[in-house]
Amino acid sequence: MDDKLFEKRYETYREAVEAYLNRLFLGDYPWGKLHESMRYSLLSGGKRVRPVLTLEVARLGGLRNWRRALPFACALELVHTYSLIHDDLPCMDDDALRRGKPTNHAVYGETMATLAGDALQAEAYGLIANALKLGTRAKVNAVASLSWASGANGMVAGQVLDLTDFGRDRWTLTMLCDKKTCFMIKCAAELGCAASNASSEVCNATQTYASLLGLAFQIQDDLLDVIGDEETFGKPIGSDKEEGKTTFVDLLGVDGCREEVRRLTAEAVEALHGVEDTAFLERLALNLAERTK
Ligand code: GRG
Repeated sequence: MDDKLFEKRYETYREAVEAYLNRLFLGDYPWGKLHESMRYSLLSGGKRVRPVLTLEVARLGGLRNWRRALPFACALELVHTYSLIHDDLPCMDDDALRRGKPTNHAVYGETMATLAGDALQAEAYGLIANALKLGTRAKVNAVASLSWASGANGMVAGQVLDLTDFGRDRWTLTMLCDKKTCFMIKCAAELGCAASNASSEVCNATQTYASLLGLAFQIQDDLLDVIGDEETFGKPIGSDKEEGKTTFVDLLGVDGCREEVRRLTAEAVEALHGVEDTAFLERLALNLAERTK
């Protein structure tokens, strides 16, 4: 797939996600700035990789009108946004910048930021339950997948490993990244499969692809924290070191990380073998391996 075609499809998905998210939490309620703070982080220029993946997998899985999967795709983005708001809090990573802008608590205060994250997480399940064009089985599968990926043995467990002293050999670091990053990216593929009632071939291939993509994505993130450009990356460079975190760069070195990202990306693409029409996913993996933000 050439650059133009890839970018056009990515933009079509991204714009549909932005439009859907932009319609949320607009009511005029007397709870202070809760809705405003939720929208602040939700609409602050994320790459939307996870919802784009859900929509493309839904299309591949046979959902001819992929827009029907938007509530699932956006539910995942709500949970992702909650995790970023909480991750930036003073009791966690204590970051002042996210996507080049002041973090949620820097603008709205810690209490409101915590509550905005809580509300986004709860509302995500509401989006799934109320998805008009999808059936009960798809919704139950989506709820199970999202709660598993983000819950006590998933993303939150990854965050516990990240913020407490569990040691950082390669095994522990891989488990940490698996839970903190890969589970949510794999969940993106699972939600696309749930929305489209995809065949087992499509489910297996896209979910293996997404897990490998997730690990490559995290290693690239670790690399960017060392060799990235602050303005493009949207947060300070060197924050992992400052926080005393051992990352893949410490274990593998810069060149070793680059090689590992290449290897995992090639494996992710290989996992799609046997499924038709995967050019967009192949291109997505290659582009993410070279991302600078
Ligand atoms: C607070 C329970 C809890 C979990 C936080 C997501 C997370 C766990 C921490 C954020 C820090 C981090 C490096 C996470 C790894 C996953 C990752 C690279 C997230 C950033 O995702 P992008 O690059 O973000 O897709 P955008 O800004 O594009 O949405």
